[in-house]
Amino acid sequence: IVKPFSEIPGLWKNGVANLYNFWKLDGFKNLHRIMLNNFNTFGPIYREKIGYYESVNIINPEDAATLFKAEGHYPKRLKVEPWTSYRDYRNCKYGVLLKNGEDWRSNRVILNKEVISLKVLENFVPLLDEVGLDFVDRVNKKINRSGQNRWTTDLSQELFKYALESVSSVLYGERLGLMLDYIDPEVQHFIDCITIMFKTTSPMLYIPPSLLRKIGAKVWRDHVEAWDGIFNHADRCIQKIYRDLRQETGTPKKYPGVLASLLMLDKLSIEDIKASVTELMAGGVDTTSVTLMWTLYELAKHPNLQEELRAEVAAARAESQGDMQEMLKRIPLVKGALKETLRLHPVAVNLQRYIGEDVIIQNYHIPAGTLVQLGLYAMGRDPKVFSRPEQYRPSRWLRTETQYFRSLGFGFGPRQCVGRRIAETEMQIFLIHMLENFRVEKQRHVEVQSTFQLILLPDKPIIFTLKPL
Ligand code: HEM
Ligand code: 2DC
Repeated sequence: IVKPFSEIPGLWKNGVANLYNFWKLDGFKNLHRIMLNNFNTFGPIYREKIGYYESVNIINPEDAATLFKAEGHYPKRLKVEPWTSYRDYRNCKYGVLLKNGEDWRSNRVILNKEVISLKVLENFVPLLDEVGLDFVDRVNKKINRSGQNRWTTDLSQELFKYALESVSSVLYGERLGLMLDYIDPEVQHFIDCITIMFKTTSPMLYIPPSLLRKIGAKVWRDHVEAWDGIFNHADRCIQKIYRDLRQETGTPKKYPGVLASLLMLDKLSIEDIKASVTELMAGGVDTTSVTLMWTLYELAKHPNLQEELRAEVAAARAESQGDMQEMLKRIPLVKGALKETLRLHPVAVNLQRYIGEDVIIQNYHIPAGTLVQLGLYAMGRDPKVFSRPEQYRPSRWLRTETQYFRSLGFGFGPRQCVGRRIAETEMQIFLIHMLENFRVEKQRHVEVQSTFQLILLPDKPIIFTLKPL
């Protein structure tokens, strides 16, 4: 017999008291660990209310399947109010990230063709490959300058620049030149603003931004300032392409980039294009760079695995005679490594949907409209879902038959990450070039944990040593 919604275990009766306890546990930074604890306490389903944030949380792949079957034609994620509030406040349009309903679907369908369909891959690969090669050059220069035949450094700034250069090159069809020694302070400011924007979002998930705005809270002011920096810089990049396109100087390029393609297609309003391109630019920096950072960390911890991956890449290079697109089809273990990184260190701690219809999960009735969250971080570390979950083992992804609703780092279905193809290609190409050129090491005995700043980040800088092979 199906049990009612009100009997789901958990703490959901007093949002204010729960927010207070959450705050005492330093929950703003530990959301992922608190979720893990909650599953241990309450079992595979629990209900929760923190401040004004109400949800039902699940952890099993089978329940994830039920959730996504109930997402409807217009899948809807948690409304991230600080982000919508900023746009309302500044009178900016929402892009696909924040739109919903038919408006979302029509924009998303057009965007999909330009950023996630298989046919655009051939346009992206040469651009991303060039960025990868430039990164290798840059590391080699640093190694030579060190005079010690190695480069020891915290790579995070380098990876931010690599990620921004990569996503910009496909969006704008031209290089920004971020792999050089000189970095434009405006670009550095843009990168810093993204990090601050994420960091200031998390406390505002639980307290309405409208309230924080009324009382002039610092976190709201910092948040506005960060988005202002993001929008200003993105605007400048977009304006430049727009002007160039109207003046049409010289011979048109083979591939003009996502932005110019969208403008020429003329199916979306300029305001809609600007809104989504700004989101793509902002969404393309911290996400891939942190995933690459964690991957290098795991490879540094497991030198034998690093050699195995290197051998796979060498074989792929030989077989494809250097054709990068062919090469990308021959590196299953590298792809497994990226999945393994997202299993242990997911960018998104959870996936959520407001369900479109009533469902039954774990024998509880859940009414339509409820926010249901799949605990991605918790699932990735659950021994019932992954054997020996603490082990970083890319080969576990080689057998496809056991992957049912387990590889969800980019979300699922029509609302999944629209930047997925860019992200995956950019990260695969990065790893190929790094493995072909350098051995990656890190200081021993330094264990790094995650901290939640809307996305999961390393809690301290990771110092890597890169040595030429
Ligand atoms: C949405 C993860 C990189 C732009 C998402 C979602 C996840 C995610 C989990 C929500 C999906 C869902 O609800 O089902 C990641 C990861 C990345 C990554 C793990 C890299 C390792 C990127 C990049 C871009 C980007 C490079 C931009 C080029 C977006 C946008 C959305 C989104 C715009 C909203 C899509 C929509 O609502 O229609 N991402 N992402 N992401 N991501 Fe990513
Ligand atoms: C954070 O409880 C935890 O891809 C919350 O590139 C629920 C939640 C809702 C939306 C998620 C967010 C979490 C993590 C970061 C995500 C975001 C949707 C998109 C965003 C997953 C899980 C991200 C990083 C986008 C950001 C693009 C933006 C900068 C323009």
